[in-house]
Amino acid sequence: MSTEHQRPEGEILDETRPTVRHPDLYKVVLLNDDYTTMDFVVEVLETVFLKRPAEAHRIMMLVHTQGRGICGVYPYEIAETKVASVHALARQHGFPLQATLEAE
Ligand code: TYC
Repeated sequence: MSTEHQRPEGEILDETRPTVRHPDLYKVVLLNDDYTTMDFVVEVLETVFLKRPAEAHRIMMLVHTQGRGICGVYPYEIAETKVASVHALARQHGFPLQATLEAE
């Protein structure tokens, strides 16, 4: 951003102020299914999304009862990495657990 000010002497001051650029944010949404165990979902919320046990349990129950729930909001690359981690961990353990990204 740049604003020019004309001074009485005719001198031009070009004031520049750095514009703060905020990265676009994405919600990571966890989806319910009938096969992934509750304990595994809580573990994923603790390890991938760094939730404390009570909060992990609350989010897991929300997804279980409502069908979906937000695990966190992150810049694109971090959100993508977390979705990939959920899928990799779930497949390693033979669970169909799914997570998706949604623009904020
Ligand atoms: N519905 C699963 C069960 O009853 C538990 C579950 C919760 C699965 C949240 C996925 O994202 C999920 N075992």
